[in-house]
Amino acid sequence: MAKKLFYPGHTGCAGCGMAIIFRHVVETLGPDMILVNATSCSEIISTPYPRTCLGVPYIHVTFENAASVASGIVRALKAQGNTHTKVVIFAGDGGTYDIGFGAVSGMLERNENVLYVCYDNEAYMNTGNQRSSATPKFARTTTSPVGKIHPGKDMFKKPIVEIVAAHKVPYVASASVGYINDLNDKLRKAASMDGSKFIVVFSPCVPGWGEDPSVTLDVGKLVVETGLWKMVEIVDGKRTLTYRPKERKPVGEYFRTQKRFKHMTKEMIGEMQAHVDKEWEMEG
Ligand SMILES: Cc1ncc(C[n+]2csc(CCOP(=O)(O)OP(=O)(O)O)c2C)c(N)n1
Ligand SMILES: [Mg+2]
Repeated sequence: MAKKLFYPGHTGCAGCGMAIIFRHVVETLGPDMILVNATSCSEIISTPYPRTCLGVPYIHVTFENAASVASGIVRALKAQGNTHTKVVIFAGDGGTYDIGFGAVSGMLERNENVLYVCYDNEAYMNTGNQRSSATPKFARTTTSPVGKIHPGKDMFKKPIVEIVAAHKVPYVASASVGYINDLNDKLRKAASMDGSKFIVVFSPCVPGWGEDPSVTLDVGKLVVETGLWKMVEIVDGKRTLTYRPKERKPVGEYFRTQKRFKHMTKEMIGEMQAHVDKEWEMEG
């Protein structure tokens, strides 16, 4: 990483996955950047007015329009003849998979010269843990409660990597806080390319997931080792797995680390194992 651009004293929870990712995004890509930050935990913890933990130019935008604002900044820099400053978005899954998705899709369709980083903590966390389309099946949130009728969330997670890749942008990748060197490699590679780049990063949330603050990095590894989170890269349409677990661990090991999955029965775990096994059949 380059020089210090993300300072101590932010208000993130102990063990927050996003704060680790945020620091690496800013310090790996900065300082010649303009950071566009959608409303989310990342904005709340980094910029409680009048303080900030960020050492780069920053604009906080509404939940739904980060991709539109970033597009405007790209145009303004172009009008100024500035060909070096990177425009980087940092946004949550709610702002990306759901509410800001129209703007994201428009940005990708125009192939704007923006690097979009989505940290995926699998729910709307800063408003108290409501489910998003990134929430995995069976996870308990306040709006996918566990009861007699519903076993937590009923649906699978939205396949955002494939959806973004369908826009045929130059670079799409997934990463995890558990593999930080891989994330930094992907950030550097994406930043060296023109056009729209998109990286989604697995980001454990201590209070929302009911995990111990000490296990964030372990959970970020386990989700990959069980095969629940694939680490991929799609460069100019060519897809590669950037990490393949030697032997996939049983998914139950991952579910056991978090209270949001505490209610899962053997059958539910079996269903998820079958789902993951099927997902991996295509990898050969
Ligand atoms: C249109 C709109 N709806 C709802 C809100 C309230 N709101 C602010 S942040 C947020 C959740 C953000 O979720 P996500 O993008 O996943 O980031 P996280 O909080 O999980 O870090 C919500 C619902 C809002 N600001 N604007
Ligand atoms: Mg979220």
